[in-house]
Amino acid sequence: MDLHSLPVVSALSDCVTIVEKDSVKIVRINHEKASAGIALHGGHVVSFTPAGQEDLIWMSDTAIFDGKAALRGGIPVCWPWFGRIAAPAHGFARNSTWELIEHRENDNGVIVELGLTSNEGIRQIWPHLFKARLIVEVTEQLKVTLKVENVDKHEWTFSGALHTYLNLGDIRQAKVTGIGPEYIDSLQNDEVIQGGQELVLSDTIDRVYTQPEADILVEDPVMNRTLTVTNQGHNSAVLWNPWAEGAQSMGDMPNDGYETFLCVESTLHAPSIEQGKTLQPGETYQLETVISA
Ligand code: TA6
Repeated sequence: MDLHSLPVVSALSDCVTIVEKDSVKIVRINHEKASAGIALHGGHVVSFTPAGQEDLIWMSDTAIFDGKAALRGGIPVCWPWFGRIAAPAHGFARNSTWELIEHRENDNGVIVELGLTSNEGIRQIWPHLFKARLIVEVTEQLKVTLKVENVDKHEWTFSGALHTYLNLGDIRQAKVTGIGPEYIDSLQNDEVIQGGQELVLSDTIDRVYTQPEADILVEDPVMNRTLTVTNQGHNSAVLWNPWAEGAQSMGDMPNDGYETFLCVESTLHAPSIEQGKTLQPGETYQLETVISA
């Protein structure tokens, strides 16, 4: 996503500026190692472009920046649940306004930290007290860490994902490896399927890979690069692409939008919120993804 033409709201340092796209404020980073954008709406990374590269992150040209809808593309922060196991889909974090807590920079890059805590609207959806931090490290690679803390008096459970849309030259020519031997197929009644450690796509996909390797690689011969996704704190990697019919059914994705992205998600998957990860009062948990070319 091109952030350079957006109007500036305020300059915070040589490298960090707040810009605005419609109703959404975006922290724009311009560093000699990389440029990037992080929307305060959703704590949503919308761009990461290492020097001399094309953007590693795909954003929909028709994403809605009204400050209400979740942004289509980027890295949606799905929390405190993943999927449609409760409403809203993928949790409330991606629809909430995050606060800019701090930014730091040195020769290697810039670190931006955003925060989210409960409020009246969130309490109606999820009646637990929490402190969430999103730490975005923009260097030659992108590291996104979602850190959640239980600041309530009782335990609670959660799931979630960092739902990255990788920017590709042509989905049909991309080759994915490192996904592991087993997946739950969301398009086949959650059937558990073995096999296929290498993937070339020719149709829609929505799978939870349960034993991914440390690095998932996406070879992109069109852009002449290989993207590496390295996750921590996850229990699976979700791969998703809606293909032509899916893209047509979405109001915030161009009909041909599916051709140039693949979601590779750092996921803490659970069939229900209750079966998710339990955090005791005072405990914290981190979900992380590192993306590089
Ligand atoms: O991560 C895959 C998935 O859960 C799919 O089932 C698909 O619906 C996608 O996320 C997008 O969800 P969204 O709510 O952003 O339309």
